[in-house]
Amino acid sequence: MSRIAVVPGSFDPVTLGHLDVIDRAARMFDELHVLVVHNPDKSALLPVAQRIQLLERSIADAGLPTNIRVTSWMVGLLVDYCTDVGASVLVKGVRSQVDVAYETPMAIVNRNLAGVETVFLLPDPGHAHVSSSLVRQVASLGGDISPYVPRAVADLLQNP
Ligand code: COD
Repeated sequence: MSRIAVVPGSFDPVTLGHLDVIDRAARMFDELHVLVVHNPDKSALLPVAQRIQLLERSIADAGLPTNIRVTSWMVGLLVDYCTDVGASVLVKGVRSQVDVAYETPMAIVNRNLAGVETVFLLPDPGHAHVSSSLVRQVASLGGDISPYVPRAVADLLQNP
């Protein structure tokens, strides 16, 4: 039976930290779904369709494994998507105690709701400080975001 996992996130925009987690997760499972999810706690910069395009382009440009597919899920529980596609695992990157505190209750609820387990991956130390919100802030103030994001994202946000 093929093992399917899901990496969910806002990806607004995708960063090198996200790509590192996606790459490592893709090597652990037969199939990996990268899922753009609406986070009601955050106001969005990019439309979902553009986030998907940037993810697809960045995954291809970086030569990541070919078992990755990118899609979105805008209504309902994240675990409903997992059930629909037969995924048994969520993969989340945890950069700090703040991430652990945010993710732990969701991991427990997702297991209770649908038997979906959550695997936490520690970040690559080189990307541990990177977040989409930091990238949005640096870009909005005219700073150089190229050390933190794939080329396609830097091209879009620095040459709008
Ligand atoms: N290195 C490693 N990991 C990273 C890095 C980095 N530099 N940056 C971000 N990450 C991780 C984050 O910790 C997160 O796991 C993931 O990548 C995505 O990050 P973001 O910022 O793009 O996305 P978020 O945090 O806005 O997305 C949160 C979700 C929408 C995935 C979350 O809220 C969620 O799981 N919602 C579920 C909704 C639901 O069904 N709720 C009911 C039951 S709990």
